[in-house]
Amino acid sequence: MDTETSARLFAEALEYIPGGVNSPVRAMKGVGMPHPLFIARAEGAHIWDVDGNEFVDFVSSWGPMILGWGHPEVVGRLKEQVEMGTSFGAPTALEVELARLICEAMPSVELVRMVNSGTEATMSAVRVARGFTGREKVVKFIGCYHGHSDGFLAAAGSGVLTLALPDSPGVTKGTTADTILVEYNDVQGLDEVFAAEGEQIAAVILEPVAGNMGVVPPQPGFLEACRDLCTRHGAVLVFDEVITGFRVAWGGAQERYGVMPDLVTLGKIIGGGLPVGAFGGRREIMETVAPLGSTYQAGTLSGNPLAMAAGAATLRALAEPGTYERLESLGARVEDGLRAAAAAAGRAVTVNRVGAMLTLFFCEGPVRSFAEAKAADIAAYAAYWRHMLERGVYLAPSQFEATMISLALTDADLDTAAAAAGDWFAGAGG
Ligand code: KE4
Repeated sequence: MDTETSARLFAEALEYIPGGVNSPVRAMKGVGMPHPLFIARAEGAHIWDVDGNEFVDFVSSWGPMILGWGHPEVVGRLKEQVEMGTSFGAPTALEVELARLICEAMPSVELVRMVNSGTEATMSAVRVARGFTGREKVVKFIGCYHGHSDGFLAAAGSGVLTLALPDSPGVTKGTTADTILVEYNDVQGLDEVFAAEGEQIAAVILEPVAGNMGVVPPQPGFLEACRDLCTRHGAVLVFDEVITGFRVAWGGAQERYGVMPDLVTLGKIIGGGLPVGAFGGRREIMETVAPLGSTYQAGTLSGNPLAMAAGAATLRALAEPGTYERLESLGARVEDGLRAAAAAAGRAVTVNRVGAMLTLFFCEGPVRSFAEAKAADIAAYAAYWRHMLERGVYLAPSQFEATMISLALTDADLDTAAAAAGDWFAGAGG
């Protein structure tokens, strides 16, 4: 595959950008690439790199592009808004429209504040929880990633996990001293933390379906235990639904599993491919946010018209009848194809899937936690990834990320991916 232009662009990027990329996982180091692919354009579920190589995409820009690229409603609303103005630093009807859509869709959300990234959303939600409770400790789960604000960079998942940096330089001891780590799905561990420090815990934050150690679903009773312990000890339960929001159900994981958080953070899909984040939840908690309350939070481009237009158009398209049945069907077909290919070759793998997000782990499994995810054969995943790329299939360049299914995938796309995976497992790589 000719990737000469990507190589040249990467050499130039290294002159101006740390590591030549604006987010570490894009460097594709986790899959042994000499340089990342530079993408030129996308349409439907296909992307083209700058050398003209075409791929069926299963990354969806890490989640936002659940409709695929070029959806007429999204593009139309963006074009219309660009002509009217891209940013005013003042309220617009668009942010009311998106806020209403979110509040109507998400059972736990009574008030919602827009921000510009998932990191901002989780950072703000934790500040609000600390302000509301007057407490300082925050419980997070090992392997979950909530963006890169200091308090979370303690055995985080996603980029930090992929770079095998369990902690980040620059994060102070004081900051992580208020972060308590528990293994994902470890109800007993969480119970013990509450027994020891319950009255100091401001919040428990988690991905209700983990996507940043690869996909790890909640074990039966885990979300309920988080809810019950937070209720009993007066802590705020925060569902980080930056990935799962509008992906695993119209109302997110809280609807799919029937467990209501006190606060929820959103991002990705609600911006339809534009920079976005949001945090929201119970009215009495959200009313503490400035200017109504005294917990400060702000942002120049919060609620910016372009992200609001793209986000509202995306949610309106997702609200169409049959959307989540189709996402479930697409996800199941991908999962079944992978299981069949591995089984035919007698290769022990684990496929974890919730709706339209899944991960193929190169280990026997089960994979219910970060410790178990780490047992995956990263070198095998990297070789599989490169094989799939050669066959025109673009997967997340890390074993510890999620395959993000989009509605734009066609039967032909799924057949292409299944054939390529089947050849991998049947051949030397499998
Ligand atoms: P951003 O700040 O990247 O918009 O969102 C941070 C974030 C928060 N919460 C969850 C559950 C997330 O998955 C993320 C970001 N996800 C990663 C991929 N798993 C973004 C990709 C990247 O870092 O380049």
